[in-house]
Amino acid sequence: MDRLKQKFFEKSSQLKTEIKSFLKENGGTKVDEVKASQVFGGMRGVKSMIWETSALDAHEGIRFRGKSIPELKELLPAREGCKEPLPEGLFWLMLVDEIPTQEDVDWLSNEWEKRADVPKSVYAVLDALAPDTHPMTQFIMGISALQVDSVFAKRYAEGMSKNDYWDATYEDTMNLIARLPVVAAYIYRRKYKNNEHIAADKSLDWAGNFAHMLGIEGADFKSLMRLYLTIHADHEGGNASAHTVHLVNSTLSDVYLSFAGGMCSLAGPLHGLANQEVIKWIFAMTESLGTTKPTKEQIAGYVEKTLAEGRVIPGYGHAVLRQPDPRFTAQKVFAEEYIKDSDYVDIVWKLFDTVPEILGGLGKVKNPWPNVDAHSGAILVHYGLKEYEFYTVLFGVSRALGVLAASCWSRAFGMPLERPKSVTYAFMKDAILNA
Ligand code: HAX
Repeated sequence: MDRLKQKFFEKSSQLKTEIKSFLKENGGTKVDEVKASQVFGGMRGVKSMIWETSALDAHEGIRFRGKSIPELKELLPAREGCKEPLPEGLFWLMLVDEIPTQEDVDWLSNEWEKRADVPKSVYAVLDALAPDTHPMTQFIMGISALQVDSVFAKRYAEGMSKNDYWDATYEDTMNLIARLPVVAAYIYRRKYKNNEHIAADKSLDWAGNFAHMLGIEGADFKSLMRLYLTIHADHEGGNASAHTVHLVNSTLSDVYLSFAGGMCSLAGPLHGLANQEVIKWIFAMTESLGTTKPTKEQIAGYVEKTLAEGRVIPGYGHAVLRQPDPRFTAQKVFAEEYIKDSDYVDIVWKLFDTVPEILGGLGKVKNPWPNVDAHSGAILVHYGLKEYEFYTVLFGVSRALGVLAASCWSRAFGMPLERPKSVTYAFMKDAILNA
């Protein structure tokens, strides 16, 4: 058993036993009450799922195993010469609740590099798609095609014991995370770079090598990718993509199929696709205003125009957060340090000064502040990654770290098939009016 798997086995077995006796004592205790508005309102805030890897506070933002993003930057190992944390370290932390050593993350980089071989059939599937297929659709199909190698599916068909589900899920998780950057870079280079591909640099870490395979060289872009793939990794379990992975995985679909399902959720404009929508909207604004250096007044006018057209301001608002997203702030801090003159980064900062007041003035938007997607596009454009339809794929590669670590925990805990209760409007009326 490898060192991370051994650690995960020990920790999860111990917690599984503890939870069993906790539930025996406390299983009947109420933890929440649900209002009718929540049943109709997208189940906002209903406590109904166990998710160990991270937790979201409306005001503080995300904490991964209790650690904020600034704390992660201090605590997680980094590559020599780079200030940003390695995503390998965050995966380790999320999976086993321990800050890894440099040796641990080096081992993990090496382990993922060894597992990164993508079957030829996957490339054949991608090559068969029309070149103008959206990159997220290609990504979802690539992930589904990778499923041919699922250890879980193979061992389940052979009659695997329930006690071994966690083991097969761990193997699939490690293989899938290792292969995602290869598939994502292939999609990018096929669609945008003349189908000319770049071989992996085995001396690099997971994120650094991904940057290299995309074909964007330079130490700063590698640093950005390490930060980007860390901060997008998890946002507790209730967000649409994580929840989809959790739901699909609860049927004992392997993590390839579960993750493909999650990526279908991430591809929606109210969720992960918002990162492409933000920069697309900024490009439309600069074109419409005839300048890449708009004043705050011009920006405010364009925001009002967008709202008047019955559209949302992409990158603003959140179902849970009620403050600026710390993932937005982390990217702002990065841009302040690494990027000196970018009109698009300036626009993002001017929007931050302008949009919250306008959205707040509408009187209905619960969170007028920027979310993670408000910043990323302008930074990617600065480094030459201008093909914005690809942005949600980057988000997806990162999101695998959290949702797959969480899937390992679900299988280790023996979580059952997820099956909440739906009701009709007639039932609600009857239950409430005749109570
Ligand atoms: N622009 C304009 N109107 C907005 C808005 C925005 N950015 N955010 C919310 N509103 C509106 C809603 O559309 C809703 O209007 P109606 O009552 O007319 O339907 C009203 O304000 C109340 O919405 P809310 O309760 O504040 O927000 P929700 O929890 O329903 O929705 C969303 C949260 C993120 C979907 C929403 O804020 C939004 O559409 N934002 C823009 C898209 C976006 O940036 N999505 C990415 C979110 C982060 C993420 O998942 N990243 O992957």
